[in-house]
Amino acid sequence: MGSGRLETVVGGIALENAVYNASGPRTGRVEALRKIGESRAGAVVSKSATLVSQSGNPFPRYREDALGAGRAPGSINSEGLPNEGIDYYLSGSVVDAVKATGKPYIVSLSGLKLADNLEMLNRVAEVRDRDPTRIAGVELNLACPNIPGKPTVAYDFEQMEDVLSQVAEHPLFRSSKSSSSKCPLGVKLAPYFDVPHFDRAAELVLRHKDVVRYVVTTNTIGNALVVDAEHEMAAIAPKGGFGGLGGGYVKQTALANVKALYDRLEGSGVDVVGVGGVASGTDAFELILCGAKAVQVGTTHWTEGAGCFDRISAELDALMKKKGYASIEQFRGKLKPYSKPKGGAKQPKGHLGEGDAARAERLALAVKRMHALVMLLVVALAATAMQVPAIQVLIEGLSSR
Ligand code: RRO
Repeated sequence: MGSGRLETVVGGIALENAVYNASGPRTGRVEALRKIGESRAGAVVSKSATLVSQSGNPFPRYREDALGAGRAPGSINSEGLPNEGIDYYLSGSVVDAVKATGKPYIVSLSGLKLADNLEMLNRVAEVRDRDPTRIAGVELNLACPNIPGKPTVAYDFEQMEDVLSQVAEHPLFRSSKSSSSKCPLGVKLAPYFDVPHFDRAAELVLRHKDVVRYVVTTNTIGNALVVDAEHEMAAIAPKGGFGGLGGGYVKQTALANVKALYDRLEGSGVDVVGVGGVASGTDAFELILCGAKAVQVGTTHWTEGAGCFDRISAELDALMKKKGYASIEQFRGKLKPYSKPKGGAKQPKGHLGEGDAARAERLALAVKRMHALVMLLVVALAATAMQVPAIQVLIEGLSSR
């Protein structure tokens, strides 16, 4: 890793790198988990597990950059929780493969009902009782939007309170042995869009802060619909085309959720992990500036593979170095309110929230356009030399564009 600039601690779990994977994309099988562990990612998070394996929703159930070229790629998915079942993610072969990479292994759970979550916790406890170092933490996903007929738990605060209070009683989180064998619990939340909802979610988490050590915010924006205009149809098959929006399209929502939860949880001992639209080191930097102790990468991992963790970490490291930050804590949560730039400096050009990749893409498009115009002028000048009226060539050239 080198500098140690990207080190962080999430819910008591020490990470060499604050950038790691989101549960979901490329997390279902041991081969993919091993690749994450072998990359620069700070941790390895499994696909959300159910008690029994399931194949998920019908295909096609994922589409990316469906909302137009020239913008940060986004995605829509309705995977429907395809996974190998909890016993697979706790099996010796999977746990050993991740352990061999030296990265903390976090198991994500998304039971179809509360009893399933409690039974899965029993099974995690069996593994941790034998050796607490094999599983670093549990991430309880309360925000999958894609199960037909099942509402998102994190939007039903009564149900969320019921789940949290029963989960919090589980011996896995209240071990009477040494405190080091107490398993850190993270809760993955849905995106919230209204201030009372930020308040309510934070209040519930704080009620269980002795057990809930961190929140992950946010899951995808559920029940979006992407339309394929050419074929006049929905872009994905399940649930009438309704699915969770991720990637660049959710970045600003993720930033706001991280900031809102950081403001309400900081000082309580409950950390915030940011996820949503991280495609560059700048995106990761922004989430940390809003209060995230670490950031997860979903859509970009899907598109680019595990190499994205090396690239994004290198970009974040370089940006921090350029700004003179030696650690995450030096700028975490230090987002300033808007003020007029000093010395009459102009607002930086570019689209708000634009990532490095999108900026480069926009620049390439501008260069291409400029090139086309120059070519047109050259042709017009040549036409003048050949005594063809230049204005006629220009008009024909422009009207054919
Ligand atoms: O598997 C999925 O369809 C899925 C899950 Br579990 C989730 O938490 N979030 C998401 O966008 N898709």
